[in-house]
Amino acid sequence: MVGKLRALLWDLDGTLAETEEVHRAAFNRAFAEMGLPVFWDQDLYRSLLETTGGKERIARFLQDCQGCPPLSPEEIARLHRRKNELFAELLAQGVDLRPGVFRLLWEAKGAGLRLALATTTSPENVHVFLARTGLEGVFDLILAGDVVPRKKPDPAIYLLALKRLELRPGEALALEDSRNGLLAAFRAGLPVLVTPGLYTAHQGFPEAQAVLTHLGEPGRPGQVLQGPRQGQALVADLAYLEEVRGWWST
Ligand code: XBP
Ligand code: MG
Repeated sequence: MVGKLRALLWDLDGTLAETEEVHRAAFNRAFAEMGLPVFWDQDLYRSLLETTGGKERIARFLQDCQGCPPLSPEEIARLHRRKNELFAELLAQGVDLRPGVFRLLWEAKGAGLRLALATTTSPENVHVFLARTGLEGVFDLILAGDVVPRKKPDPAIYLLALKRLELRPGEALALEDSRNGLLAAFRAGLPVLVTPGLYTAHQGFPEAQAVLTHLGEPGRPGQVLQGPRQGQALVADLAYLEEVRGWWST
């Protein structure tokens, strides 16, 4: 065990992999199948991601959509279920983990740290994703979707993770890719390492203890944009994560 770090709490979409592009494609296919005159391009989707959760995102979009038919909560739920079926089909074509994710998960597991997944996405998407990426059975705890009444940036999912793991915030580190995720973890009192991705690189992360382009692999280091060793290129290993946690506690 390195220092006092006892668990890593991982976000899924954008952090483990760039799955938001797969979600976007699945939303668009579901809209087309249901005859809705809607297409979410990357720029629009970037702004729609401010609302976390697929059902919530559809409902928020429809509020401002000129020419869209009003949908009942039941119709939105049906559309969202279909979107998740399409997400599973698209994921079957393959998805890559972001650099350093697999390496760090196994380093942490080997060192006896507990691994939790704290994600806004639906549980069925989590299980398909873990099966496709060979990560089934890796996480000790999986918290997903409507397991909490309010999604990120509300801290509920991280508070529940800490409760289930019986840990204090300083004994864990959250890994996130977005401002909503960062705020959820920060509001739960956790130190946070952010690896911004395709849809979040434009965001600011002032509450994060560290911001890296990605976690890095030997021969392909990540760049530290903020936090300990700012400006350096490195492979984020457990010793570095402990340094990040140390910054939080000082
Ligand atoms: C992820 C999300 C999710 C996905 C869609 O946020 O916001 O809503 O976009 O998932 P985070 P569902 O990475 O912060 O957890 O359609 O299954 O809700
Ligand atoms: Mg995310």
